[in-house]
Amino acid sequence: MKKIKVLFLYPPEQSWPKTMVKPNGSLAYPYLGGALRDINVESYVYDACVGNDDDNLDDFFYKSSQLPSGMIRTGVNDDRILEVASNYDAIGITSIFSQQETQVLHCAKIIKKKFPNKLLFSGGVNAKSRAPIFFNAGFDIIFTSESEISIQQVVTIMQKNSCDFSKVGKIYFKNKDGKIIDNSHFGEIIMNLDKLPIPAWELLPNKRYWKIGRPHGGKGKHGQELRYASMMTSRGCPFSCSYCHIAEEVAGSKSGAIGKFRFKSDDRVINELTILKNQIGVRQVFIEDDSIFGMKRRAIRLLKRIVGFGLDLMDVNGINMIHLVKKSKKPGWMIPDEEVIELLAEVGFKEIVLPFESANLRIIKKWCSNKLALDRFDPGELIKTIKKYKMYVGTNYMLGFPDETKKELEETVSFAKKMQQYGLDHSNFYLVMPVPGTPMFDYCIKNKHLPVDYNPDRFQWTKANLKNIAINPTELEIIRDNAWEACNSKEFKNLRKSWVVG
Ligand code: B12
Ligand code: SF4
Repeated sequence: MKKIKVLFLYPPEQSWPKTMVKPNGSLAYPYLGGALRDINVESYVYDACVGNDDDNLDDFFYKSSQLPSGMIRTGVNDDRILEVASNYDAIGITSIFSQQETQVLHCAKIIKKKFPNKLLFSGGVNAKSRAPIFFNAGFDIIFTSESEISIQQVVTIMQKNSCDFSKVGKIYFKNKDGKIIDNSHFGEIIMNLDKLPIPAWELLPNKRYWKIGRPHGGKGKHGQELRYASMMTSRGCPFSCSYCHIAEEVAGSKSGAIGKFRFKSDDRVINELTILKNQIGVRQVFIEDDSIFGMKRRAIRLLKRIVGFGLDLMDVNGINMIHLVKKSKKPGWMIPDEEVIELLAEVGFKEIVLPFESANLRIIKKWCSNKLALDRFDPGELIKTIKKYKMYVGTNYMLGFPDETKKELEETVSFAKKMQQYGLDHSNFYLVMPVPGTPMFDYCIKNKHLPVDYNPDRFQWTKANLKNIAINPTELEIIRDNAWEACNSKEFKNLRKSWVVG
């Protein structure tokens, strides 16, 4: 049996000048590394944005360089990436962020040029939606779904010195004649999440991430000691918003039904938290579930077991507001569910982000899977109730939906300003940015709001990308910037500005 060593590479990050840079560090590699560990295959994670113990952060992280596109590149140089890659038989590069695609493709090109015989593979929502571009850049395999099983199968075939991947499901691959074979229609997906490998968090450059101190959501004050990690207690979501990949991850699609809400048992979650606390030395845990309250009773039961665990839990990925309210005596009217909010505080949650998205009912109905809208509850009451339990409250808004009128958009901005009076800690405004693999993206291509050859570099929440909409792009960007300036404290703005590149 041939010994196979796998490298998982996060490419350098690219950002527009005056925007923030945060290392990737998402959970694909801990899971995939865990899957390989379980079949005794060695893997290593190299984050080219932050490097490893042989790299001096001052040489590159705080000294970024400019790319031909005008964007800023943060990370080690190409020679260093090639030096690290030279030690491995296969190199995987995740592509979950469309706006980072150019760096993924760049790394693939330089690695394939220097080492044509190394196997290059990618996965993630962006890679699976843009496979032809990835193959052109030199990739040999694109994984089209959750890949804990298929990566084990691919590596097992490599151990037999073969490159015949025709029996591996949920992949596209280039066969020995250079033909792309589509195996996305078969393959096993793990529905019982307790069967997932325990994530190999130890593969991540955790100490570097903690030193840099730029976690998800941006919470954290200057000088605060951060020892954080991410985890997921569930995958999938019961909703299906038009701007989310989950809406297309259904049975029969190239990923299969991974959009379906699935969850780990309470014991499994406790086990993972124990590992994070005792083995990785973590103090703050970011729960990155798409929908932790996807099944409210289960979430409450789980949280009750976590009380007193001694970890700060942060859900910054957004708790759907419907789960923070309950029915009242008035038909159709919801009031804050104080029992749940109190429990969140008791468990150690320090932060809740409320994804209002829009103050306009038509927009919520048409684009946001008719989530909880303002005709059914009092948002001020909800914020006040959360603040009562001393939690940090942020809000998220989306501006510039494809058919949004200026009046509708202004409704959202004035609503956001009004909410400030309830003591919000921050408000984020995202310009609508349809990404490949979502119904909104398909709509925008069909209705010519996006050109077919759109540039993913532009996919940035402060950049207006859509054409033929009611508000012109420059004006839209100004409205967003002004709203962000008006709705955030000096302290929050200064912290975010200190993470800016360029
Ligand atoms: C956590 C997170 C972040 C964190 C990541 C850091 C951290 N601490 O983890 C941070 C804060 C950096 C972040 C930022 C952003 N995020 Co985010 N994020 C996520 C989130 C919630 C979880 C990612 C994760 O860990 N998933 C768990 C792993 C296990 O799943 P996975 O990555 O899909 O991996 C599996 C498969 O896809 C496949 N796979 C994936 N990669 C690879 C690679 C190889 C080699 C192989 C074989 C297989 C494989 O196998 C894996 C295991 O099963 C996802 C949503 C989601 N559910 O994934 C959004 C998501 C990735 N983010 C998204 C967005 C839009 C953003 C932002 C633009 C938000 C914003 N407005 O600022 C920025 C962009 C950042 C950038 N660098 O450009 C979108 C991306 C859509 C797109 N096409 O671009 C997502 C999909 C959310 C959504 N519903 O739309 N994010
Ligand atoms: S609620 Fe969030 S995770 Fe669920 S479909 Fe909508 S955007 Fe995606």
